[in-house]
Amino acid sequence: MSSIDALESWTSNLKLRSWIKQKIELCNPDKVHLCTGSKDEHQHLINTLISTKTIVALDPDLRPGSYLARSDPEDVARVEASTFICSESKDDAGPTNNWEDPRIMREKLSALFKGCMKGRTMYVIPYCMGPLDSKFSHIGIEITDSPYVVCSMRIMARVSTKVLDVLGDEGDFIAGTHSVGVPLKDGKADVSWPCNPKKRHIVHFPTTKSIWSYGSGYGGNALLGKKCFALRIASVMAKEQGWLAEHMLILGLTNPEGEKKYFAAAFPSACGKTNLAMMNATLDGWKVECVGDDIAWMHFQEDGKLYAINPENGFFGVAPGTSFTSNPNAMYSLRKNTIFTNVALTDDQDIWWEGMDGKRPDHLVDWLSQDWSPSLGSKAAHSNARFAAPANQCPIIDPNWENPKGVPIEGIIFGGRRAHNVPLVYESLDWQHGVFLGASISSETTAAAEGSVGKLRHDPFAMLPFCGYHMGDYFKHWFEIGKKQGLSLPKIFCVNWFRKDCKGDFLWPGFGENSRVLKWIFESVQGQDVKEKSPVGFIPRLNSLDVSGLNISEKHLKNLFEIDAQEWTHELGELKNFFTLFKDRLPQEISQELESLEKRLAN
Ligand code: TSX
Ligand code: MN
Repeated sequence: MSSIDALESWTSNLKLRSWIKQKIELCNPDKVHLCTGSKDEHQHLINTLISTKTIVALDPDLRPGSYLARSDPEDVARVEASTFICSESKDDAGPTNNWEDPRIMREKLSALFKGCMKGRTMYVIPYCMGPLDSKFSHIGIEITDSPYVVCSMRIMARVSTKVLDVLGDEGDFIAGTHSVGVPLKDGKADVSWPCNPKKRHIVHFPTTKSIWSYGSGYGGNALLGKKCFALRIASVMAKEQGWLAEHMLILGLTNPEGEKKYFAAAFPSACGKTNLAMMNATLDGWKVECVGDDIAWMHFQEDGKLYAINPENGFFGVAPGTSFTSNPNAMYSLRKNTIFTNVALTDDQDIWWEGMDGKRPDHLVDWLSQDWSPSLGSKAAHSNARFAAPANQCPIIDPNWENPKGVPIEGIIFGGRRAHNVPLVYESLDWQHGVFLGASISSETTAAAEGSVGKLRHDPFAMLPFCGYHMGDYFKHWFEIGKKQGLSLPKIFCVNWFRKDCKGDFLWPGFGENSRVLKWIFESVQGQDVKEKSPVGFIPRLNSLDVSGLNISEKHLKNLFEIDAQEWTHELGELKNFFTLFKDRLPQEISQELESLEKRLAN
């Protein structure tokens, strides 16, 4: 069968057929593989990846169906400097995104992609973000020349020919074109992780809702369904269509009486968002269940309530620091069918990383494929090493995680890593104040790679690298929602697990004990009399935060909730300065909230 015949039996969608033909013309691959998402196909791709030494199989008894990939050391993370939002006008991308004129960028991309798949196979991946039967889901097609991307996408998104059935003759899709950017000259051998770091481009066209990615095979640069589609492009769609595409986990919380509420939460990186999403509560009778650990698509429905779906199908988590101590449910999730990238390999063909439980092995093969022993003093796993694991392998995956209607969100939680000033938990005075709190999220840096450690970095709504349009307009979109009639708006909270005492020790035990904070949030949402007003928002009333069984002194507790007006006035100045970045597109509600906070602090 010629490849054109194959294309016609693969999809009846004329737009899709013609788009694929255009890309074949442009990229000039040796072969075209129209993906089905089947098990056989997966095994075939795995065999290909083993033969090119891109991956190695892990011990099938210890880690069934699981593999370790090692990337090029130049291709280990998302590259924000190479990420572009190509809106028609530069102003619409805003001060926090890179912008290029879409016409100029299209010319650049045409030159880059011309013949870029020579000597390679072009894979065409049909995938769905969200459950196939949900009206809130959206279809994407990713073209890629990386079989590693195909195998990873099959974990992270719903890849299946069923997607093509849903797409039908007339359906629309988000087009993503990806290449590692290394055409193979005749007979030239491939490398194990082809990439082209000097020419990396991760480009979003919000007008046509299309994505082009060149030069990287890693994570969010290459698995286009996740950050590129489900956040950057979807945030534009959400703004246009009146919904929310957010960088939020979704969890269900059940109290001892069996009453259940769902929450969504946004945290900057290195705050333990995945740990919270699948936390084991320490409080008797309380239970957390996980709907998603990274992205929430949320819509108000006919009953006026906000419902969330998780558009993803898996977890793409940072491996170092993940352990049975910090996150047992993540460890169980990655027992099988998992692709690890840039972690270390043990002598018995299992994986290891810094921060894992138990004894550190005496010998490993590190992420650079070098023999490693503790005496080297280097890290055996890259600090951004990842696991891609199917979400349905999580022991506490929520029974409603694939409910096409979504789950009703009763509270939104913002967080950050703050050693000083910011209380353990507080609640916004109203929606507008809550949106201000989301816009004010900041976190202290933890890794030397981010510049100096402990520096405050603003990350509004944890969306700074993921908003596909001007962040000032994004804040406005959130404020507008609060002005609509007939909606039951979720309550908004802020948490900070990372406050320290004067000696530099963490004041709060964190992890499973965060269930105490979630309990307080739950009770506040229920309407219980648990809060009192402070200048920064509502904080727990005396004895309303359950600290039973915790060895925590009254003074300690006081420190966790102390609000120093002088320090907060300094915060306010810092915030005001940050918001000047958005110039005339800063909603006046932000200025109002800054003024109100100033007044409350002065009283
Ligand atoms: O994930 C974390 N969470 C959320 C858990 C549901 N971490 C790890 C952050 C790095 C990604 C935390 N670290 C948390 C937390 O709540 N809190 C802390 C700070 C902390 C670290 C160690 C201890 C306590 C607090 N150890 C002992 O108390 C023994
Ligand atoms: Mn994320």
